[in-house]
Amino acid sequence: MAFSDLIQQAAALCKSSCRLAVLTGAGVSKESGIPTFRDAMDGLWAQYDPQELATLEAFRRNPSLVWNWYQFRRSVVQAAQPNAGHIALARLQQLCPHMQIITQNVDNLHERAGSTKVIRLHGSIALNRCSGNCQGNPTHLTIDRAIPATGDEPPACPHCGKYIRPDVVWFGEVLPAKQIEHAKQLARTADVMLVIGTSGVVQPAAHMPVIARSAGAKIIEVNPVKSEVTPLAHVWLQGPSAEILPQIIEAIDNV
Ligand code: BV8
Repeated sequence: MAFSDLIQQAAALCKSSCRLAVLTGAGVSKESGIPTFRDAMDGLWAQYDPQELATLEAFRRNPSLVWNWYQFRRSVVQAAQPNAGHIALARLQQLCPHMQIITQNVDNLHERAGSTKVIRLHGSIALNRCSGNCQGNPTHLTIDRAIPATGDEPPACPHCGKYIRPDVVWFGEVLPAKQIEHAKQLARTADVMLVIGTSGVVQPAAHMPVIARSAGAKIIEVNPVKSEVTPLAHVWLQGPSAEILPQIIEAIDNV
């Protein structure tokens, strides 16, 4: 089938959907200049495996290293802009008001592109919390309220003195119950799931397309290469999301 026919097929599925769910991964932010999770980080961080650094064990073993990795990534996210793919998804939500985005990403580019009701499975790199959640889970803190960091150590919580940490879900940590239950509910009831820019490796997020497919949803995947999701896809649109998603929007406007 010609690629343009696949775009038309995806557009028709999205337009006719009454319960459209979207699952995004790090690939949707690639064209905003944010390395995907499994891309080698460049420069200083290229020597580290993100999967090793994004753990409580790494933070306990070397809090300064992990804290500074997040400070570097925050600077990359702050300098980044939503790309045409994020903007197309915000437009899609205007065309399909019932649509909800489930994201594995910790950047805030969906919201900055205008998407609403984003379900954040892995937290937000923009937020910090007390590592002991001393005032309740989570105890969110702004850096300037914290006790200044000594050297390049993480700042200390002004309430209890424990380290402050990024408000993200590390490997080996459970996902926030409200968000994962909401995501599962969307996957169970979706009639179409659009899966964008994920290798489909990280659980339990990667299980969402499996739930949706087994509940009868049509699966559309956008990814330049095959992933763990591709075998589940009824429509696989091979290419970068910043190019493909605007084409789907254009086709919906012409359906
Ligand atoms: C948990 C925040 C209970 C931190 C992240 C089975 C069940 C449950 C758990 C497990 C299980 N098996 C293994 C586990 C443990 C683990 C896991 O999944 N490990 C994997 C590696 C096997 N899961 C957990 O620990 C989770 N916790 O389940 O708790 C528990 C507890 C203990 C023991 C057992 C169970 C917590 C997982 C959350 C980890 N935190 N982020 C931070 O970011 O610093 S996940 C991290 O990976 C990012 O959020 C990222 O988004 C996410 C997923 O990766 P992807 O988004 O898919 O990114 P990736 O780089 O892999 O792929 C990018 C894709 O984009 C590629 O396919 C590429 O081709 C494509 N692409 C590239 N360019 C483009 C593009 N696509 C479109 N356009 C482009 N231009």
